[in-house]
Amino acid sequence: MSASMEAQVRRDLFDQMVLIRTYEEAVLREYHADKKPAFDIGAGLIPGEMHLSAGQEPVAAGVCAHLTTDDAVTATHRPHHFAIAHGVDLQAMTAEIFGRVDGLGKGRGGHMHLFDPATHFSCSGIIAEGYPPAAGQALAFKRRGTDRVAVAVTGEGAANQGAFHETLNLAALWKLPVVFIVEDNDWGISVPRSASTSVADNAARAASYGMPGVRVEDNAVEAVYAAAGEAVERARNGGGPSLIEVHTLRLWGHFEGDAQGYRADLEGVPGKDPIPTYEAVLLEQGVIDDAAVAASRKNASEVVEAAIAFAKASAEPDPATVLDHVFA
Ligand SMILES: Cc1ncc(C[n+]2csc(CCOP(=O)(O)OP(=O)(O)O)c2C)c(N)n1
Repeated sequence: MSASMEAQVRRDLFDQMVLIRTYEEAVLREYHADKKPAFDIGAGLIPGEMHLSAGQEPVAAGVCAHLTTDDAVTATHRPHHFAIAHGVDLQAMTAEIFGRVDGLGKGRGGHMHLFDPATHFSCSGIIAEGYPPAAGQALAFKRRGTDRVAVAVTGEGAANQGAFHETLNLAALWKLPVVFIVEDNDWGISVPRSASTSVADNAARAASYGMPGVRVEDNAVEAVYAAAGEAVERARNGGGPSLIEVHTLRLWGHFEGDAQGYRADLEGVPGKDPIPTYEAVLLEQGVIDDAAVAASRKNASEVVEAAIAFAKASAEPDPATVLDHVFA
């Protein structure tokens, strides 16, 4: 960890990660509330699948610290950490997750389909789907003569999809202002990276398409911040695309309800949790103190619980409107 990095930046990274984790813990609680003791994916206040991002906070916090809401982010089926770090309205996002009328998509999209024109944020349940539209947005940003940047996110499993490779090729050819992020959490559902991916490192793939690529090890938020700073600056200044792969950690199941029987690495996983790890470093170096940690958690909890309360108070969509907003 770099002691020379500005203290305020480090505190902000910590606060962002705490906010994200507090949110995911609250969604976890609400999601499971009415699904026990016999897990029923259709039951409860949040029906359907749920992919939470606990453990992957360093990626979103480190990348989005360099963006404004004029920049675009296209995220994945595991989108909450990037949505939060990019500044999507937490109340409207939560109402969407609960399927309520005040949601970003009037409750019709759910947690994998968060679309927010105000912050240029989107995501999709189709894996690697965020890559092509990010290039499209970057092309528009470039042709309009702006310095706006698009950030595309994928998992390491989805980095084997055709859309990933086609997008890297065109983005490099057209020198588009895109930053490609690969979140390598070791698993594509129950498939280990070693069984899905022919290269050790997606940075090698970036090189083959003629763009800079780096891999950040150890889920290190400050290293992500540094790599993303360079890549975003390059894109803003007309230097074209870059790729950053982060070796991160899926702390929980692929989806909620996943018993993870396939996972032999689980024993050591909680000890690698990036938030207590970073907290310990910042405390030791005097960047934060116990009071700051408590304030960070209290603030996050208030913001998150307000968003949950907002969602719960919002109405369910009227079934008579089910065909509204549908192309017929
Ligand atoms: C085109 C497509 N194929 C398959 C799926 C089913 N699916 C959902 S998540 C997933 C694995 C994704 O793994 P990875 O990209 O590593 O992301 P992670 O879940 O680890 O965040 C798959 C195959 C899908 N959603 N879309």
